[in-house]
Amino acid sequence: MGLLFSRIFSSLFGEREARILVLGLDNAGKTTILYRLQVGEVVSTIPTIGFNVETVQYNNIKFQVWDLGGQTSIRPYWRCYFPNTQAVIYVVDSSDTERLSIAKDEFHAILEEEELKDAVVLVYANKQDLPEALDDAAITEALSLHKIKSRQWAIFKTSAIKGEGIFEGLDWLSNTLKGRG
Ligand SMILES: Nc1nc2c(ncn2[C@@H]2O[C@H](COP(=O)(O)OP(=O)(O)OP(=O)(O)O)[C@@H](O)[C@H]2O)c(=O)[nH]1
Ligand SMILES: [Mg+2]
Repeated sequence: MGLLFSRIFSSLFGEREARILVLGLDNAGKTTILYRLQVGEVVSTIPTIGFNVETVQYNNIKFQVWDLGGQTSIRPYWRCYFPNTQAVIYVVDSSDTERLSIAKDEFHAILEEEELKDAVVLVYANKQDLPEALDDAAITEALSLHKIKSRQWAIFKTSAIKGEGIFEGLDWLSNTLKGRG
C-alpha cells in the first residue's frame, strides 16, 4: 500500500520540470554556479559567448538550467530565451560595487519583460568569500528588491567557489515552484 501510494505520488508530482534562466553581468559567477549545481565542483570557466544548458534533478524537480553570457554585447540576446521560463536566477558579484547600478538596471529591465511576468526571481549575492563583498541586505538595497511588486522573490548569499548558499536558494526555488501547483 505504501509503495503503491508512493508510486502514485511520484507519478503525480515527481516528473515536474522547470525551465530556469541564469542571468547577470559578465563575471558574476553564473557558469561557476551552473556547474556547482550540476557536478558539485568548481569548474574553471571562460567568459560565456552564447549559453550553457544543463539538467539538474533536485527535490523532485527536473530543472533545465540555461546559463547565458553576460557581456554587454550579448545581453540583448537574453530575450530570445525568455518564453516559457518559470524562474530567473539573477547572479550578482557582490564585490563589484562599481557595476552594481548597471546590475540593478539590467535586473529591473528583466522584471519589466512581459514574457517573464510570471517567473519567480531568486537573487544570488555571489562571491561572499571575498572580503570586500557586500552582504545580502546591502545587495537588496542596491538592487531595490523591495520595489518588486506581485512577484515571489528571495535573495541568498552565495559563494560558488566555496559551494555555499547555492542549494539553499534552490530549496527556496523548488518549494516556491511546487507551491504554485
Ligand atoms: N572569489 C570568488 N570567485 C568566483 C565566485 N564565483 C565565480 N567566481 C569567479 O569569477 C570568475 C567569473 O566566473 P564565471 O562563472 O565564468 O562568470 P559568468 O557570470 O559566467 O561570466 P560570463 O559568462 O562572462 O557572463 C571566474 O574566475 C570564477 O572563478 C565566488 O563565489 N567567489
Ligand atoms: Mg558564463
